[in-house]
Amino acid sequence: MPILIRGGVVVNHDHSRQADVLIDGETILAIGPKLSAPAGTEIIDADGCFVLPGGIDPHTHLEMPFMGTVSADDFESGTRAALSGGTTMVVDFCLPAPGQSLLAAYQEWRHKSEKAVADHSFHMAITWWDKQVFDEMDTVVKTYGINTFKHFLAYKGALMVNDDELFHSFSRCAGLGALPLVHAENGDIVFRLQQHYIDQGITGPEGHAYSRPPEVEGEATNRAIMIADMAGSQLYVVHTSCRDSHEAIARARAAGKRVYGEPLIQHLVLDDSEYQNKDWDYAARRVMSPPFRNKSHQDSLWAGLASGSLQVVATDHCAFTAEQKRMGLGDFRKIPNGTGGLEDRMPVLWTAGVKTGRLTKEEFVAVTSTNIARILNIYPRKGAIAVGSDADLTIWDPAATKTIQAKTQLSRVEYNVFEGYECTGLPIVTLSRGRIAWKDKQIQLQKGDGAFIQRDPFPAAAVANATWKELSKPRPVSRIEVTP
Ligand code: DUC
Ligand code: ZN
Ligand code: ZN
Ligand code: ZN
Repeated sequence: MPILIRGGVVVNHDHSRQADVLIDGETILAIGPKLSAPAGTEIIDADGCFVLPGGIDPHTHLEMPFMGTVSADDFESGTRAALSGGTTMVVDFCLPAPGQSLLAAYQEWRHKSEKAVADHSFHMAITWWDKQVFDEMDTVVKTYGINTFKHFLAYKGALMVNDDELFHSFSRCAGLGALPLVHAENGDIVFRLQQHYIDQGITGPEGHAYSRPPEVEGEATNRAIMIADMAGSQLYVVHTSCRDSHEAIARARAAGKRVYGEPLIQHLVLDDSEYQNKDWDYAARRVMSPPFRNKSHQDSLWAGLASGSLQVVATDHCAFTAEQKRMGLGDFRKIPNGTGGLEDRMPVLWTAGVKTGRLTKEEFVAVTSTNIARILNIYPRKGAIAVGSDADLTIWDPAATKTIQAKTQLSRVEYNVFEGYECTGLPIVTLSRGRIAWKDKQIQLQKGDGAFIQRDPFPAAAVANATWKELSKPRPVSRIEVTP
């Protein structure tokens, strides 16, 4: 049955206008004033509301084995939470254990994601390096439709890769038309600082924040940018949490490098006072990497979103129960790192960003959906309200209010880092590929209704090498081809 969304203001990243939206099957058929609908069309009234492209969260960790446990939200509970907050697609991480085949890890993650209620895609993590990884990356891109590879510069002894591995992998990404992602914290220094604070008798959650200062993030961001540039690759820096990292990204962009930065909703509104003079459980539930920062960093992140030097807002949703967090009692190094946010990202960003005047509603659409779709190469299938695009959209009531409470959330954990936050602006009805996914405060889709979305490689023209552009004599080849 076709659906007509009538009477709303359609908001895209570049303009807004009063228009109806007619949906047939999975896609948008027409957009315009006073559309007429065939007999039998379901009419949804959007009077007084905005009609926004469904949110895309480019950074989640559902059912992820990590730090001796597994994150508590799986692809079912996580994508239900996402849909309730206006997010119609998540991009999660397929995480091969060091030494594990990328192809085997992909099969494992696809099995987990069969439960997804919403559309989803993966980034593939590079946690080790040799010829097998080099070869398998080709299949990951060309057969599996995964065009992004994640690299951890932290988690020494577990997921961390060194500069040699980074250079090889970035170079391989450039050759395949893929985009490398980086978790930018200097893992060697974090390891030393952790030991230092433990030796000083600081064993509680505040030690986690002390051992990961903004400098470790600024250093690693600068390093990854320079290595990507030498490898002729673009770069996406996940969870940009501080001024130090943002400035490195802005500087790189001003020099013509294709570098992207992703603040998290948590870092935009919560700060490191959450770790000070709080009981152990309260503070441990807020332990994530990078940690919450001094409030003075938030203005820089907001300015980046407004000016475009930072492009997207994510959650890094990686939820652990109170019991799981207690694995770190007596040693902050053992507190599983991660917080939730999937269902709160859009309402909190609207409240803290649009309602305050920091972002326009069009910028809100850009950073929650359109820019992400473009950077991940799924635009305009996703990220736009346009004829022919997937009918992923949310009817957004700017006057609706709610107070965030763990007891009403869909995430499986029993607390929420935004507890008590008063949101104004909420998704009332959300559609996923033309099907009603959220209405009357209920999820209307089932386990397994989400599709795995393949993403094509980037055109070769997107691969940059600013370093070589500066040479007076062009090199004989345009890019280093590093082999294992
Ligand atoms: N940071 C977290 O807090 N959790 C998951 C992984 C990460 O990098
Ligand atoms: Zn299966
Ligand atoms: Zn990370
Ligand atoms: Zn992450």
